[in-house]
Amino acid sequence: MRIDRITLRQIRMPLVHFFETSFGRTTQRDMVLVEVQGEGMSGWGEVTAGERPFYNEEWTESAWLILRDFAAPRVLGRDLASAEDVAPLTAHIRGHQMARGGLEAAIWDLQARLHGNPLWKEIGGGARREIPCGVSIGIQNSVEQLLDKIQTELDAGYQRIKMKIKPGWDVDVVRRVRERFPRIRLMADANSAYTLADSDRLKALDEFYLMMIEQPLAHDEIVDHAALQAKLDTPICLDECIRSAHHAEQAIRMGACRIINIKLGRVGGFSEARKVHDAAQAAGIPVWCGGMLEAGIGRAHNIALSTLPNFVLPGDVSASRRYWARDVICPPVEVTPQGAIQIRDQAGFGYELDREFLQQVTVREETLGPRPA
Ligand code: OSB
Ligand code: MG
Repeated sequence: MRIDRITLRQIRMPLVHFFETSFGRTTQRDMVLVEVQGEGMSGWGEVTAGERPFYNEEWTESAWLILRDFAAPRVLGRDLASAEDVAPLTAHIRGHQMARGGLEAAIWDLQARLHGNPLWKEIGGGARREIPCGVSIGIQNSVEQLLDKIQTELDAGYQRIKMKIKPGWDVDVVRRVRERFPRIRLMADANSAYTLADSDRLKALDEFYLMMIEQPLAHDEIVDHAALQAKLDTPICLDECIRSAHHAEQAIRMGACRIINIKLGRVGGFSEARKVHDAAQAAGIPVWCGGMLEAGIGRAHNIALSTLPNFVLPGDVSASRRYWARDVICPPVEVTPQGAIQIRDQAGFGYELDREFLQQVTVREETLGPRPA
């Protein structure tokens, strides 16, 4: 598979509703798309970095530069035996998994199209025909607004609710949610807003029998999570901490988590995501697919990933309409009244690109070819 050209595109789209986490509020997304051309076909990837380096160290601009100056030149003009070759070719770049992962995912998509396979098949998935869906609900302006939003998502069929927490929006708010919805599958995500000094506060959440608490402590702190997990009845799920299969193995060995959120971008693409998945599966740790407010391409890639066998818990992959008035794919991602997304069988990521709309939302574009010899 010879890689002839790579086009980077930055698209800008307003979110239907703001999304707020412990590290800030997002109202508009700026995403980098990667189109890889080779053997007369195109494959597509989406970089999942945010607009600011607050979830991890990456952001839109850093992803653009890493791709343009360091990652793309490693594969341009090269004849790859497999998409598996991409991760090792960019492994010398420290960090920046999301930028590298956007390129890697595009090459998996290209390979799937060249083989005439749906992406889920190409990556070794297909354990299920539909994936169970949950939603991630941000911090709201009031508890009433949060309760209303939860009701809306339950009415739409979603199978579990994740609510964002931070100091000052935690125990009392979770209590109100539990009073109103005593039986729903509920979890909380802190996005690294606490330290071990807050153990008592986090322990107080045990009484609400949450499915899990996601990433309570620092983004790079596995050791303290192990200490916290020993004190909590509630399972800890790690998100930010797990950037590789090696991290997953270390976290599992230390007892730092009982569940893992796998994000395609955060771990650098499909090859590493599969390794994280396998390491967790071997240890009896369930996984689910996290989201990064993706547009259609990233969303479709998450759906393919979620068909691997150990993705047994509902993930954060939900309908396009929760984020976008119009998505860049046709049809948009839709969720059944039972709260599931059905798997599609066309080659590649499974949806058509809405090229006219893609053009409308593009704010920057650059095509890279092989370096002259
Ligand atoms: O921690 O899972 C997270 C969004 C942006 C950054 C981090 C996170 C999230 C979400 C949203 O929870 C998931 C989604 O709906 O895409
Ligand atoms: Mg999270």
